[in-house]
Amino acid sequence: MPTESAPIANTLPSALRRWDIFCNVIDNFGDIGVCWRLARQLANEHGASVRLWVDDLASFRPLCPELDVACDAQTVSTGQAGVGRATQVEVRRWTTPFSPVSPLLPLEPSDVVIEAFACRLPESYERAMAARQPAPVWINLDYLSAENWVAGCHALPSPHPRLPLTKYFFYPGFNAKTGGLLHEHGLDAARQNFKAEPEQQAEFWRRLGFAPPDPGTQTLTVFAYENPALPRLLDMWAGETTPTCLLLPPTRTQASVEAWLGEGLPPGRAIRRGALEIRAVPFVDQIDFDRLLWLGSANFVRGEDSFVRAQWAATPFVWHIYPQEDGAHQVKLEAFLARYTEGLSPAAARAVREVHAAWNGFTPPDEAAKAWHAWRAARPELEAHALRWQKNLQKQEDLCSALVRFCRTKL
Ligand code: TRH
Repeated sequence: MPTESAPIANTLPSALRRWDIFCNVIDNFGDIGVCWRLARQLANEHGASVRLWVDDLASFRPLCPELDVACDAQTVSTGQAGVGRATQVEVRRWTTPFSPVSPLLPLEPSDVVIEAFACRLPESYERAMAARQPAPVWINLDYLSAENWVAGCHALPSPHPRLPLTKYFFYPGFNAKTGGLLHEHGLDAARQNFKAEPEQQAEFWRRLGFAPPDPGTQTLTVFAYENPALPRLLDMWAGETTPTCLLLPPTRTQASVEAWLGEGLPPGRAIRRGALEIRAVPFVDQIDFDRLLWLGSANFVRGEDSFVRAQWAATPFVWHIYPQEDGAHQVKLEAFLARYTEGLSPAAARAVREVHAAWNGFTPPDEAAKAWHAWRAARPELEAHALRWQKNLQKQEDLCSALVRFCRTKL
């Protein structure tokens, strides 16, 4: 079982050195967020040579500011997260029709091919995979879910209907029967270090463009989708005696916050209403995004990757799950909360459920303030629980290492 202090293997067999990751950006930042994080960890901690194919470089750029969106093939630096060595990843534009370099120059598929979130590889690329000797290890990296069926589907093979290829389903998850969660080695040491050193925090506040808030202020971060409950909570925080500093990245909640304020809130600006100060922070890279969460005494997160990062931050969080038209997200949220609330007192478990129901629109927005009061009353217990939950999750093998180990069994 890997631990924080375990040495980094960095020794992929030569038959697994080269990786292709295909990412189709459906919306927002989650698809590319997960692919970029995986690419970085494969390169930094396992010494993999990674080629990341992305169909929407503009959506990728906020996460990787050095990216040139006009460039079809480029190398970008991975940055150092945890204890891995910063290195480089090759980024390729994924065009339709697929034209990797030139139609005259066939593309050699890599040793391992990751199709992220069932994004369907180009047919010509699949044919090239089938022609390669040996065929690449082909993985579909799926979305994260805490539902029970995940353990039964993880690692299942799916033969190609026509070509001599097998694709394997790789499911992230919350127990050892799944592929685990993305987690860099040394991440928790970096977090503890940051929490213990006010100078590091002050330096980060400076980079965000603000001074640290006054002592006694509760710092919250809000990264969410459009959310009718948010104005109700803003009213509540503004009317309290405890000061709140709310850090707001530029995202889909912007318009409703500006409507609530009655004025614009560009990045770098702070506006106070009563006990609430809202600070518009810039969009930061993924390494700084962790730091942002480490500043929060509670974090509102969304989607998949920020949801996982909030769990590594070991502080209480509220998850805005990605809404799906068929309502499947309600089942997914339930499945997660069933796991997460295990071991909590009935009152704290109820508070977690009610705050999530209000934040995700399963109860009327007017319920939000009441739910938050109950949640806040349970806060000491929720803080201890968040730390316990994080420690337990850390006992699990991280997704990247599990993926490498799985691929070795396919050689
Ligand atoms: O952006 P998301 O909502 O992404 C998604 C997509 O909608 C996707 O289609 C859906 O399937 C998936 O959710 C479930 O939320 P997520 O997953 O949290 O991704 C956000 C990424 O952006 C994450 O990697 C963190 C990163 N980020 C930064 O690096 N810096 C920032 O300042 C912010 C606000 C986010």
